[in-house]
Amino acid sequence: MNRRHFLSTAGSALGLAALTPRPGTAVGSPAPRVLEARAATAPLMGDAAPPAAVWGYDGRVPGPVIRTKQSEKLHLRFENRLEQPSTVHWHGIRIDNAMDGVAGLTQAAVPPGESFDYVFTPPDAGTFWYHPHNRTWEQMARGLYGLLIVEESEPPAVDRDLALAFDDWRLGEDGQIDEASLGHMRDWSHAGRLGNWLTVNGVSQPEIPLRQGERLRLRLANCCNARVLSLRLDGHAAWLMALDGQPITPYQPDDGVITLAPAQRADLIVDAVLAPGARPAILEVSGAYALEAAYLSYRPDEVLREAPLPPPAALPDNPLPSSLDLGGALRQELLMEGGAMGRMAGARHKGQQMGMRELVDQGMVWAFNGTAGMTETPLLRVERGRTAVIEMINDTAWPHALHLHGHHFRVVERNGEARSEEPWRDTLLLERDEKAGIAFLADNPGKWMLHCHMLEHQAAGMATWVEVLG
Ligand SMILES: [Cu+2]
Repeated sequence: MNRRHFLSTAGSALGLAALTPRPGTAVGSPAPRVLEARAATAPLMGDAAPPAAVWGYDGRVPGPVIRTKQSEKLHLRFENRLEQPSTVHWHGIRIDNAMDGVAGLTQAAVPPGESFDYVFTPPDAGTFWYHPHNRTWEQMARGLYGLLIVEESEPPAVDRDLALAFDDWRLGEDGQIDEASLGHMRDWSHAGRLGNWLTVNGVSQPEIPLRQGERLRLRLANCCNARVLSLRLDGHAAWLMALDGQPITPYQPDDGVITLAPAQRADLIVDAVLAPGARPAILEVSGAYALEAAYLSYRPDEVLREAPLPPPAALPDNPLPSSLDLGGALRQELLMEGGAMGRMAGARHKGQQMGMRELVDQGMVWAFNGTAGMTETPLLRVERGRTAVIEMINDTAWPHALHLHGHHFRVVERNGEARSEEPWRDTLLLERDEKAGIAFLADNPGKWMLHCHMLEHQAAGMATWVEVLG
């Protein structure tokens, strides 16, 4: 299959019902909500091919949208009906460490046929997501991910709130997931596993119906293994409201492009200002030419309101620290090396110094501070309540998407220049040869992973951890 196929213009219908919360996904009752990972099929190519064999939460791709409320306890019972051990990680939630779902660091992986109860109270409202943290590169490529929406106690006034999970699949001509290429070192040492088939909520080029005058909240999530997405909504000036779940001062990006690295999210507010019958696209514009990822289909004969609405007010703040003590911060460098066209000659792995050939034999091609893969000791240990600054240096020929668990951080330096007022994030896109200092208040005790969210890079060495001492 070639790139043209990825850019196919075959449309599919997606009913409104599929985009709105389904009955039964609400949580809050004392009985746990069961989330079952299992094999299933999904019509990823629509009518063009038989349904693809996938792994999905509750047998769906994406998994069910889990909606809950800020500061309300959530109780989810993960049941593993896969052939592999798995866990669930609640990405971006500043969670109790024991609930973070990282196999080998915060819990043992859940064996097939067994279950694990995740109980936590999300401190922040916003758009989050969940996925496995064991063989993530394979389990996510097969379809295990879903969105976790934490509603504000007073949500902004919108007519509809739609969650859109973007994913690129690598499919063969038969419409099935290309399994033979799972684990290929060529992907692992280059950009990661890039797909050839883009879906939004598991559907290729869905039609999202809307009425003129509607105000929509769109929650965009990049659920790709490795692809950086650049999204633009044709014909509309969208308000960017939040990044990685955390509110920002709303603004309309000049070029309208929202770039999302793997795992990043953006909340938008969009006013449907076009005429009835219009059919603008949500475009993916990172490639040589734009791809229609989805369509907004204006109903031909329905108008909700005529007059334009005033600009939206900012979302309510989450309880993040009001200041970061950069002067008194613990500082730690993180040198990122390796990959194709890199300069790395070798690295430590499993306690031994290895040359590149030996590393490749171990499935390792990337390193942090000269070590490939997880270590017994953390990158840094920081006392609770102290600010930490990690100075990241991307000395590779590739972009990376660095994700810190359990905390949100701000970029405070970029390429040698001090920055202020950068948004809170949980995942940072760092381009080749770029440097960035990230600062966070170490207020959440435990063992927290810091890794590249291009999942093949993570699996091939770009993984470490930070310990916040209780
Ligand atoms: Cu990476």
